[in-house]
Amino acid sequence: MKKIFMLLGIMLFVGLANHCEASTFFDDFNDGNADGWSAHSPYPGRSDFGNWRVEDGIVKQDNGGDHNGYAGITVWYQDDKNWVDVFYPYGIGFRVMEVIDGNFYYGDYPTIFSERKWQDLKIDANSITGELAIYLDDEYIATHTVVTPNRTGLSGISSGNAGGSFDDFSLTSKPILVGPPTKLNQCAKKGWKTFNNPSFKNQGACVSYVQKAILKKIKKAIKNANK
Ligand SMILES: [Ca+2]
Ligand SMILES: [Ca+2]
Repeated sequence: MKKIFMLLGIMLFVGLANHCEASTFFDDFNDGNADGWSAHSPYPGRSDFGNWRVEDGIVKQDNGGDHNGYAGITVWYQDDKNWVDVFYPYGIGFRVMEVIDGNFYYGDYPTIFSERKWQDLKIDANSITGELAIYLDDEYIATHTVVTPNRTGLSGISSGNAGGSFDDFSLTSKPILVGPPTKLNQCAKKGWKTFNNPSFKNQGACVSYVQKAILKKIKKAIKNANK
């Protein structure tokens, strides 16, 4: 297999304001350029970057290879030795590819692919659990759990071999839950302000929340000990 595969990655935090709030980055490329995007060659040691360009409001890549082309969504890209990507169509349908320190790991999920036409790809990624839920034209396909501990990085689109066309890229960050606090010192030194699950109106409210939680734990332990 000739490994030609390119990424057009975009910084995950572009357009994303506060990590505690939901926010979305969107590009329809209708202004005719790919400003803000960057190209990356993910295969260790390769330095070719494909033939990426914006034409008629669409991003295209058509560098040839030795077998059928595939498109993909790059979930997290840190460098050419550490990334996670979801390819389609690839093998029996979808292939989730993980590269960890230059070593390749993957999982395959069957899908029927019949013709080249515009389709919607969606990945719902959870960086805490490592779960990637895959959707094709709004239909749920499968959930793959990654093994890599590297669950941050650039997100974007990718194409290999016969190439692909892309449009309407959207990256949405859901609110990240912080809390609840479990220790009293987490409320101190303005620590109470960092929580949003739940949020507190002052340090006293945070302290009282933790005290109640600790008390509940102690009562439960005593109850269990008396059984
Ligand atoms: Ca643009
Ligand atoms: Ca467009």
